[in-house]
Amino acid sequence: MESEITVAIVEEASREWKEYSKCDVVIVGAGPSGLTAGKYLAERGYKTLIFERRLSFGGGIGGGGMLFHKIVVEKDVANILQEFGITYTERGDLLVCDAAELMAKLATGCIDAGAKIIHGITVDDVIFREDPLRITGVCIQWSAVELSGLHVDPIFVESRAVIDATGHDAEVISVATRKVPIDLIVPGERSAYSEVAEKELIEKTGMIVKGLYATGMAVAAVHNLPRMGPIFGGMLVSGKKVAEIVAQDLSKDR
Ligand code: 48H
Repeated sequence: MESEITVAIVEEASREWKEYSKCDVVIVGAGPSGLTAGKYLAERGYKTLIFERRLSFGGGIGGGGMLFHKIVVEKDVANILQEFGITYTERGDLLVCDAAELMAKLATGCIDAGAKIIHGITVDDVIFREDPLRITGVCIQWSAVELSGLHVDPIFVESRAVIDATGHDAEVISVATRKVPIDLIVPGERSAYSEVAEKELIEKTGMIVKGLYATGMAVAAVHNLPRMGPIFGGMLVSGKKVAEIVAQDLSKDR
């Protein structure tokens, strides 16, 4: 019996690792922007894989606003909440969601649309090609190995698009700007200025270099935009927008 448990786990996981060693889209980070992007890409039929460093979903959602278990979004984001089946209460121009429900339903919506999420994996580098310069995938490592400090080489996943949804540190774009000849530095975000921050972040969501895209707070880090605090509408709209941009670019290359 015990050996059957082991074989079932190893064979099923290996089958999927083989299947997903080449995808249409790799999304790095299962926070609000990454999960939203995942749903809208997967439901368009793109083979979408999300790597999440932690063993949980939702990124910064779980912490709510200073651990109060509520998240606010703007009224005009109601359509995205409804598409995920997330409930909310109205307070003037704001909608208030339960943090646990938001995390759970963003993840469920993403998985039900057909995206694959794998936890406990850290993306620590990208794959690139020149002439023309493009990003063609990621280098991945078990987060447990990363934490241990052991010298273990990563393995690769190739993809037609990589989306950096890693939040405040824009980890994937940061490593790419250090190690790939991209003419860009990542200055980081600025202090809080909520109404400007969300608008600019949505505007600047998109491609960094061919094959590499930014969504969510990674956009603020790359473009030196102000932060907005625990209002998450911009993350959802940015996730949906990056999915539309990536889908459009991939459909041209088909
Ligand atoms: C694998 C990784 C890696 C890696 C990180 O931080 P997130 O919630 O990111 P967003 O941009 O979707 O949402 C930001 C929001 O949560 C927030 O912080 C806001 C609105 N702040 C405003 C303010 O003023 O403070 O999620 C990112 C996810 C996390 O789950 C990380 O564990 C994961 O990405 N991650 N996964 N490989 N290299 N880096």
